Amino acid sequence: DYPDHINVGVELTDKMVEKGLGDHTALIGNGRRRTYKELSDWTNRLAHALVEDLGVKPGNRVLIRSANNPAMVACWLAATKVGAVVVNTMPMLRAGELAKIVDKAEIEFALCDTRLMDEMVACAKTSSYLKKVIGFDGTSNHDAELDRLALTKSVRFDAVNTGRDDVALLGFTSGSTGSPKATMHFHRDILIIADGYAKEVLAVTPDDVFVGSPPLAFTFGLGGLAVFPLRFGAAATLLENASPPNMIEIIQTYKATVCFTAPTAYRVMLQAMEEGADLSSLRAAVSAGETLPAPVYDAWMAKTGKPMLDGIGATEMLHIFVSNRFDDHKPACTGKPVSGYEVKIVGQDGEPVARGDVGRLAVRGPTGCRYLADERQKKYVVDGWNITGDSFSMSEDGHLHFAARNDDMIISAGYNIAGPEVEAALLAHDVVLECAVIGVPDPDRGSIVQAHIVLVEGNEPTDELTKALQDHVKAVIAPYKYPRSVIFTDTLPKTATGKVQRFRLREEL
Ligand code: 3SK
Repeated sequence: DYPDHINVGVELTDKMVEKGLGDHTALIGNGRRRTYKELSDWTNRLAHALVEDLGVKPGNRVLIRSANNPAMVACWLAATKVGAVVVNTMPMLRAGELAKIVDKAEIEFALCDTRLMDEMVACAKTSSYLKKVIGFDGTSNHDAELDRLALTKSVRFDAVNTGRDDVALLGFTSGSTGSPKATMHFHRDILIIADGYAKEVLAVTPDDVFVGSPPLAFTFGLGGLAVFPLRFGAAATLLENASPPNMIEIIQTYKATVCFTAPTAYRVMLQAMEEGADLSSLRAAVSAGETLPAPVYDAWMAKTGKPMLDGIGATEMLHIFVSNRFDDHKPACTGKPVSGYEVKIVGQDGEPVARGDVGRLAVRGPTGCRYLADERQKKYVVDGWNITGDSFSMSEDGHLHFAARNDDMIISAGYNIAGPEVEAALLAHDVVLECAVIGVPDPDRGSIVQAHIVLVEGNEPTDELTKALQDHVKAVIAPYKYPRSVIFTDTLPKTATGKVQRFRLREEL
């Protein structure tokens, strides 16, 4: 129940000051803390500069290019206050990738960390849409054109009175084909993910301190590292390089309480705890973006006595819509729908399958997918149901269990083999640091399971080790699922958000 007019930029800054949280820390980054009052003033000054100096009008699309830092959050909130539709982008994108986004979203303005200007300028040269590219200082020393323009402006700004169903954000998702899709999200959607998932599942309070690795350009990161803390008066720590050691340092320094990251980083944290790191301040460890292997969940539970909260979200749905709870969690289980969302498991014919059977996960809820000008909308949303790219089963008591990304299902000699299940089995072996399993063509069996494995330092790839790992999988899960082919590698291909790109391994074949 939201009023007809809301502006998320105002809700997450000025309204928090009105609620008496002005002196409370909002953002920590680049060695500085900023209070809610400072954030409100900063974003209002920037908003003046956007309107008065750049000429940004409500509805204009504004791209932001930056690593995770307080200045990126301030630019996002300021652009939202002026009624712009924001596209947050990742710092590692090249000019060609930026150009695809600019053209798809018809972006007119770009706010760019000065350290990342080269590719942005190269992109601007190829675009007929981009009118103005302006630099901001991502190190928060206010030493760039946008900062200088903002510095002299008033700290009071009459934000645009946006409708709750006005588009505030375009979330880009690359899909496996490389042709980017943009999902439109309203001002109210951004509040819904906080008032739904973050309140119901995480019970965020002003005492919380957030840390994590997903980029703010990915809606997982924007929610977990900006919207959720700011909606409840908590503090967000922002790391330009969110490597596990850097996150560990931040957790220890600021006594972080809520962490958003992927299973691989949690494995490193577990190792660090063995070596003496104190992560006891963490009350919530959220794992999403990749399925959570049961061994990681088990080890975390054993070490901390607290559950790791696995959840599934999608850029199309804006954030997590199914999750475990502090009082309802299990290994190899993604939990139950967040309030406001309904799920069903459907077969090829679109009809629900029997409880326990694997099918495609369909979800319905208030933040559901609206692609921007994209034919794929009618395939993704059928009768109001968002048909995700994941296969799940639902137990009798309504818990969801991940089986595979649909394109990760391997059919070998008539058996359906979920690649992630084989990965989880391999990860339970001490020598395996990371792995990705794909199906490769085979004249006899149609496909066979092939595992790409990164070994824990100090282990050498040998034929004996291959055999030992194959025997280990046969001992842990049904023997027909064992990887008949094993390839040892130093790294796995990943997206900028850390997801393993199995399709690239398939392409390399
Ligand atoms: O699971 C994901 O990939 C995801 C995507 C967007 C937002 C949140 C999540 C967890």
